[in-house]
Amino acid sequence: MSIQNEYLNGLMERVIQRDPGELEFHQAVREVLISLAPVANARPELIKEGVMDCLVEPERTIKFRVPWEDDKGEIHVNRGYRVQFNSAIGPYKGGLRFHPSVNESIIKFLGFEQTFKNSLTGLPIGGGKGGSDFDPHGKSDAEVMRFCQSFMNELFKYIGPDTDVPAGDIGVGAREIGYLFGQYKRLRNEFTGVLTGKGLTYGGSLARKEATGYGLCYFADNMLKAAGKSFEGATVVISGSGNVAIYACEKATQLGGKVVAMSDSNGYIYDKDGIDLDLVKQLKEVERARIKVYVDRKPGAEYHEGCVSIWNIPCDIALPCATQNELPLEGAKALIKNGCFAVAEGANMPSTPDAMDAFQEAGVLFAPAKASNAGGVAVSALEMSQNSMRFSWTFEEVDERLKTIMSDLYRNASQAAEQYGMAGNLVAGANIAGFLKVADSMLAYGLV
Ligand code: NDP
Ligand code: 2IT
Repeated sequence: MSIQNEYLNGLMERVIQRDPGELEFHQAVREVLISLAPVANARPELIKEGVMDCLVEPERTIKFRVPWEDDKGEIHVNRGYRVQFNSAIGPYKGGLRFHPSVNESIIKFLGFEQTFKNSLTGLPIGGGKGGSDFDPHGKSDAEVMRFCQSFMNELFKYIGPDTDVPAGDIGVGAREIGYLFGQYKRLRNEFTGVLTGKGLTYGGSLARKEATGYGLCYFADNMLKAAGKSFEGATVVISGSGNVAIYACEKATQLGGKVVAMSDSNGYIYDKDGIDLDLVKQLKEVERARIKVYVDRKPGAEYHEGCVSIWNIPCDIALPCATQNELPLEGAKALIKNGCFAVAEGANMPSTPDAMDAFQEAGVLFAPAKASNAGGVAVSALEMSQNSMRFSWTFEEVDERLKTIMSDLYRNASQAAEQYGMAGNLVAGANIAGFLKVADSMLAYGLV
């Protein structure tokens, strides 16, 4: 697909020329500019006033050295990042990712997408993302602690409860957030909601752990119901077995679906009887084991090396919940061939652009990440509210708010798509609805 606006086409070229190696960032920007072309055509002031040019350039990028000592006394040096992308509608907000693949392009694409996603939640949060090429796999708790403390020794200068509020993402869960928050508190001598995803004993919100996976299924449920379908009796395939995948599996099962496969970066498990989620939680949340251990403890289940062939398993609903570009065209073709009728993205940008096109051409219901995985950051914003009030809501109260946020979000994205002549296209609808609130705020501030 091409960008149907001459100026935005040129802008895309400039984005590529400015940072030629940042392929993930180009991919994310191109998808958004394709969706925004009809808006820019209808509202030329957005180009004239510089909104579009500012939109694709982070307000600030922080890049730093993170030295740390392993248990043997050897020194390692990793790279840390925080991209503060857009603060038009609130403090920068977005996760931290610790994974060896992390580089500036990946953090920029995530920060860019976060800006639209956060706007879609309807809550006052801007977009940011950070992380490091540090790999927590196989490290001791003490090593992870020293790394997190060193990371925060630099990051604390740039964040704050009204400035920038990080959270978790791949490789950053409750343990890492605990070490990061502890170090921030030591350095600043203050106890504020500067991070979300905190433990429940020190300011975390009930239902934050579940929020992304649950929110994904709430969004998918809205999309399915509008098409006269549901999770009830559906076979579901979920990639990943981390925070998002586990709670997507829990909610999809509660809504009547049968999840038959999950994965990690080495391979996937297939359990025709339905995934035993207690076992997955024990392996992943307690033992930090590989997913293949599942088959040692669950007779009859199969393990297959490699990730991409998980999409060859026949299913009705696919929920990619691992990482970017994990669902390529060949995976999309296999899903379509096997009669899959809905795909809802739990990970950020998991489908490649050609896979997304294939789903839409085949009439598969498609929920794009910015909309369907927004439940996590939405509950993060609710955690910020509770921290500011020095009060906490019950699990049920937070879960109810999450449900409302996800159904409002579905409605807004569908209506925006319809308004711009692309009914049913939630990719365009989410990009447009997320953009408009940010753009109107940027226009109100004038060029600074
Ligand atoms: P976790 O670290 O808890 O889990 C990540 C899962 O994805 C693991 O099973 C991991 O396997 C797998 N994975 C990671 N990288 C790769 C890779 N390169 N190839 C194949 N598999 C991979 O992270 P989350 O569950 O938090 O995040 C999953 C996705 O959801 C990410 O895209 C994240 O950006 C997105 N997301 C997360 C939110 C949150 O609240 N946590 C909110 C919204 C989106 P392994 O252990 O082998 O690495
Ligand atoms: O991609 C995401 O939305 C997240 N990793 C969650 C961000 C947050 O601030 O809760």
